[in-house]
Amino acid sequence: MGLPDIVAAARAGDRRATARLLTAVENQTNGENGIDASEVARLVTGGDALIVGLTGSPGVGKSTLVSALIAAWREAGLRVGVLAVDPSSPFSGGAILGDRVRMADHALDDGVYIRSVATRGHLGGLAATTGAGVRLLEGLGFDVVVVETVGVGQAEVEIASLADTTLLLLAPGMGDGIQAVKAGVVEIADVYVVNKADRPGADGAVRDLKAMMSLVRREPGEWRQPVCTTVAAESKGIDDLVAAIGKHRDWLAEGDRLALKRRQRAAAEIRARVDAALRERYKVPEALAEAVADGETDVASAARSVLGDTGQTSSPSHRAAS
Ligand SMILES: Nc1nc2c(ncn2[C@@H]2O[C@H](COP(=O)(O)OP(=O)(O)OP(=O)(O)O)[C@@H](O)[C@H]2O)c(=O)[nH]1
Ligand SMILES: [Mg+2]
Repeated sequence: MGLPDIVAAARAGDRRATARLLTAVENQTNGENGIDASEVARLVTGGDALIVGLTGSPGVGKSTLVSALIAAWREAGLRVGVLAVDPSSPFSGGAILGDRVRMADHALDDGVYIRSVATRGHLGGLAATTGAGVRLLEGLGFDVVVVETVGVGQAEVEIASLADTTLLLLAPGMGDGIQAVKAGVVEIADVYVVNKADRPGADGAVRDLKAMMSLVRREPGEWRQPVCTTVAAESKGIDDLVAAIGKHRDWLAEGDRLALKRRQRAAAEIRARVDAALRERYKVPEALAEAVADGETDVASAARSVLGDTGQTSSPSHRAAS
């Protein structure tokens, strides 16, 4: 099978074909396994997917919620692709065991594609690997692409840079609200979801979130993050959440907000690749690190020597740019 055949099969819903293409773009293959990643990127372009980022603490119910959302979107006739990102694992390709069980409902549906993505050790990290995957699924004709990631460290900020609409999932009794505020995650979310509303404390969590948001000043026309309540395990509150996501999309579609978002997303992806390429090109020699540690030279001089810049030849404009 040539590449155009694989692409055609993937567009028609062939899971194995989709998996092969994803592996190629995630690993930036250069013709290994018969697939060249940049050729895939040239062949599979365009599309107009709704890209939803979903983040939250471990165990808050992200995968359960995604499964419920898939059912709602499928009901509306939409094709759904899911990338479950595990920022800590170097393994990829299969689904994480728990997710496989939870998403088993959709395993036989050709309109759904679910995959876990490992980003550790990949060139360019999460943004480059996941960005390439999102772009591919969108180009293959998926109407909705969901990126699920555990809310740790930098991961959720990077996810938000790739998504049109970012959902922050919280659960009562996890101290999540306060943690989210501390971590600054609150600022990147477009829609808050208090899941496990069947548990005590859900009303309090919703109240706290709303109170917190009433303190944020907004210009007229600016997006006001809604707070949705769900019981993902029982598919409750899903319609309201789908509606809230749709509202945010409509808001984005006004003026040039969506176009701007897409440009920012492209910039984030390019930046990730450039950063990775620079790290590859400018390796820090062991001996140089030793020299700095031993006080034989200073950090700034060492950095200049890695960059091949002795400091004597640099022009004023060069200095101003750095
Ligand atoms: N009571 C209750 N339990 C829920 C609800 N939603 C999910 N759960 C349970 O919470 C547990 C964790 O759910 P997951 O969907 O795996 O959570 P996750 O956020 O994807 O977890 P990680 O991928 O490990 O970060 C499971 O046992 C679910 O059955 C809910 O609305 N109410
Ligand atoms: Mg999960």
